[in-house]
Order: sequence, then structure tokens, then C-alpha cells
Amino acid sequence: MTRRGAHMLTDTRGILANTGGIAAMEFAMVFPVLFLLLLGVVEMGFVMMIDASLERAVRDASRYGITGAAPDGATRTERIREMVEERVARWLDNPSQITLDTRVYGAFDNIGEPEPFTDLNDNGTRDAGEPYDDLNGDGVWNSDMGAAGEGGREEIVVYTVEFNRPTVTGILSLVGIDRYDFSRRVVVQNE
Ligand SMILES: [Ca+2]
Ligand SMILES: [Ca+2]
Repeated sequence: MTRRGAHMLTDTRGILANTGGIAAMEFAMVFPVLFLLLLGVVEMGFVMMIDASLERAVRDASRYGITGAAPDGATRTERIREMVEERVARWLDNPSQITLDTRVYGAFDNIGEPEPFTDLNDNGTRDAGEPYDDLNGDGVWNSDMGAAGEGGREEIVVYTVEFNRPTVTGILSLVGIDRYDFSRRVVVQNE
């Protein structure tokens, strides 16, 4: 090998070493981004799984409620709560964190409607002392006339299940999100 050839070899090695250095640097810059992206995908996967469990819980519970079946050794309310807990409790520290609300209406149009009242001062809202129809029989005026319970035959029932839990990977704390609200509502008509 000539002197000149040896120089060229040294130069080539230098270039190769430099290229390796740049690749390592690029990887060091890209890696955190990839890692965050991966955590984001994992977080999203968990949210979808939790949401699917909640969807199933509300659907199964309301489907059971429709039949008016009376379980052995428990009330219908207890059985419906149990069905919801069985399906979503694994996502929570404590099943008591689940809010289950069932409201009964005589007709679909009544959902979310206030109990009728006489607007004595004509201001469009119900003020203390203005007479009202206590349709749900709870002794007070309600801005939603739904009554508590699972309803009787052919009544309309709105099932709402909600809970709040921390994020799974913690990645969203970067954008200020530490917890999620999960909520599902199903409207059914009893058989
Ligand atoms: Ca009024
Ligand atoms: Ca009332």
C-alpha cells in the first residue's frame, strides 16, 4: 500500500466515524419523541378498552332492567348495580366510585323536562313558592321530572353510569390531563 493509499484509508474511517456519530445523535433526538408517541398509543388503547367495558355494562344492565325480572335474594336495583360493577370495577380502586343513575319517565318526550309549574312572576324560571306538579312524587320541584327507580311495564328508563379515574400511563399530564370522566347513557322502554 502506498503512502497516499494509507491516507485515504484514514480519511474514509474518519468519515464513517462521523456518520455513526450523527446517526447516534439523531436517534437520541428522535427516541424521546417515539417513546412519547408509544405511550400515547398505549394510553389511547386503555381508554378504548375502559370505554368498551362501560358501554357493555350499561347495555347489559339496561337489557336486564327491561325484562322486569326479579332476582332471588336481591332487589332489582341491587342486581343492576352488581351487573355494572362486574363489568367496570376492574378499572377502579373501589367500585363505590361508580355512579349509577336510573330515571323513569312516562314518555320519551318527558326526558329532561322540568316538572310543570305556574310562573307567577313570569320570569321563565321556577322560583321558590311557585306552585308545581310533583310528577315524580319526591316532595320537591325538579328541573328533570324523572323519578328514581327502574320503572314498571312500558315505562321509559334512562340509565346513566359515570366514573372518574386517573390516566393510565401519565403521558397526558404533559398537556395538563391527570384524570378522565367516563360516562354512558342508554334509554330503554320496559317490556
Ligand atoms: Ca318564576
Ligand atoms: Ca318532584
